[in-house]
Amino acid sequence: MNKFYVTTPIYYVNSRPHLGHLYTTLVADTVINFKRQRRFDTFFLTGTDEHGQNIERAAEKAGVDVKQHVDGIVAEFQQIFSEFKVGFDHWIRTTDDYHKRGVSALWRRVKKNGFIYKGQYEGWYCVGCNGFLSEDETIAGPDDIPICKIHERPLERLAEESYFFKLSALQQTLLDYYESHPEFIRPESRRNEVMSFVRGGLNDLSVSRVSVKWGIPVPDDPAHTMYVWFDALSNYITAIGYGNEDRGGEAQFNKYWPADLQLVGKDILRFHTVYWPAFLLAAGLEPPKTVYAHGMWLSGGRKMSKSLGNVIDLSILRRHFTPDAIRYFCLREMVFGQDGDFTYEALLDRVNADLAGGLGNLSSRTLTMIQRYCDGRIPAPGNAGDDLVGQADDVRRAVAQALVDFDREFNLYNFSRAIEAVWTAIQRVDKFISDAKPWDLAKKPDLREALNLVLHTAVQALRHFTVILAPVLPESTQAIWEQMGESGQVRELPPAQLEWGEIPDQSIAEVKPIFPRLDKAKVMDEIKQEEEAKTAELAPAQPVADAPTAELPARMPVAMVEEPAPGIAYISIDDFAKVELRVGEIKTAERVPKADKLLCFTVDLGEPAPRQILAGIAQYYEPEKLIGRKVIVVANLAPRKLRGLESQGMILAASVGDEGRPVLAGFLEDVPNGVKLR
Ligand code: ME8
Repeated sequence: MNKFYVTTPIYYVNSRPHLGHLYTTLVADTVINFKRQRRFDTFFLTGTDEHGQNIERAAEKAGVDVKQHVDGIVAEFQQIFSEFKVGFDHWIRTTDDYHKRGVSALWRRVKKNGFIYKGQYEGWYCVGCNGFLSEDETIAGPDDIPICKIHERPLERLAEESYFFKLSALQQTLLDYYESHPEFIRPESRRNEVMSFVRGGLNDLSVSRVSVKWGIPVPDDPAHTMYVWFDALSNYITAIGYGNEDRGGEAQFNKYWPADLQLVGKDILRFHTVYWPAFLLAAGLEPPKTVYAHGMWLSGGRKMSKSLGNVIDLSILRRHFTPDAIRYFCLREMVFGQDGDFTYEALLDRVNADLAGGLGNLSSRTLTMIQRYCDGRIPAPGNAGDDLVGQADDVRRAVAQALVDFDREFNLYNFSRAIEAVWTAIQRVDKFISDAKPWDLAKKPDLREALNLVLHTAVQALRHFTVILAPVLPESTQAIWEQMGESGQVRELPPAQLEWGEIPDQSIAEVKPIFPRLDKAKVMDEIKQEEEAKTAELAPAQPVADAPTAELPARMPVAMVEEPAPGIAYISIDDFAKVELRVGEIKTAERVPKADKLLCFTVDLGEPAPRQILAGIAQYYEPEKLIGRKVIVVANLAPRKLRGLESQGMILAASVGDEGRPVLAGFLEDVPNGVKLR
């Protein structure tokens, strides 16, 4: 029997699960459903990454013991995944004893093979990333302290004794490996990105910390704890018995390793496609067959992430949508590998158009007509005229083609296209029914054969769709399956065993709606209210004001406020629209002679010529480090002269602390020059 081993990243327990985590896990679960249905011996691993300074600090902040803190979050992850019907085989926790033994065994082996040595490390460390960052992962910050691009916080300078992994020695080995294993990094764009990064040269990697206590001690040198990524990445092998007997030892390891598919977000691509294969090759082990780096769900145009506070709340999502609807949306809406913007509107549209209007409608109209016109028994195909027989045959072929297309695209991890192929066939069947008008045929006894052929064809198609879509819509396809009068689990029936024409004369069960249509306006209203209540709950307590403002609801849109609240000088939306804010890119930056505070920039606003703009930030920023930086510019401010130089706009910055330290406003994503902010 072929085996298939799938993993997700193990999630940090420094905050609560969100849609991003659920996404990777639902994709993994759907792939497992697909493979299991095709009789693979499957193994699905997920879990939690529980060590590191970040987690230690989060527990400190919450005022609880670290283990107690992580136990609570792990339980929450598990609860969420079980509500969304995720069927993992094993949940690994990096605090599990067997994992610690397994990682220590890997460390010893890599060291014995000459890839680990002791040295001194100094660098810029981001607590959010749990790692030292290279220059291209940071942006210039005040006082020459770089800022992490992802977490937007200043880095810490760390210097300490450290063990190093000889990554530099593996540069060519890795490049050869990528060359000879084109399937190792998917999609292709990521493969190119990683290859050019590795071609640029690799530095040795610091793989231990003396400053971090919450971690796995280095074998024979317990003053050091292992670098969290060495610890975390190893989970994929310790969970299947590497270096420990608890998880099945060598036999289990040899059975499932190398993993067939390691799903990760593109945020952790480098760890999985450079460090991870390097650790494995250094230990004499095979890298996984494929690491697939998917895109990010964005929210409001930015990566959804706990540190940016723009995550989609899973409890709100769960309250309004079924697990199947969310799984379907995740796989259908996001082109796998690319980023996608999450909106509730798009989710509602998919539920109503594709599920209620597409599959749901086909199922209910077909089964209701069988109930009504055939006493609830599935008719044998009637001996109708050539024309109708020809059309029914076309439908059968379209369904067979959908089956082939679905499998091909799914095996390439093109989930959206795979699903689209089925929906094209659903539309084909719908059209066949609408054209044949069985409701008219039912009125004439001499057209009984034609009616039987139409309903027989429709129910055969529905049966095929139910089997094909079982991995993607596990609960709803089972419900349709049972309404068709079938028994057993549809997800266990391999599509290759489907035969067209099975089940005539079978009685169907009671017909109930599978995907009720949602009232978009009403649901959107409820979601908005819930989100506002949540924000108000999380907002820090307001200081008591002199004048009564308490009647104002939390986050009332400014435009709705008719009477200005005391103390706030409200402006109307029209006033705001008068300010033209645009994205600019700093092209040149120089100090202004005899002006301590001023810098003079040329800024590209996407106009034919760049503008000259002056800003009083010279005491906080090195001009040369700002070149290439994207900034926000007030583009319609009347020009004015400063020290004899004309300033043709204003660059926006936050004013921090009593001294008003400027911190330039900017973007995490790349934005074209000249784009308007609103
Ligand atoms: O990085 N869109 O854990 P993590 C899509 N512990 N997927 C997203 C997402 C988004 N906006 N946000 C998160 C870690 N994810 C490490 C991994 S593995 C040995 C160690 C998903 O909790 C995506 O899979 O930050 C991403 O790679 C992962 O969650 C990061 O989870």
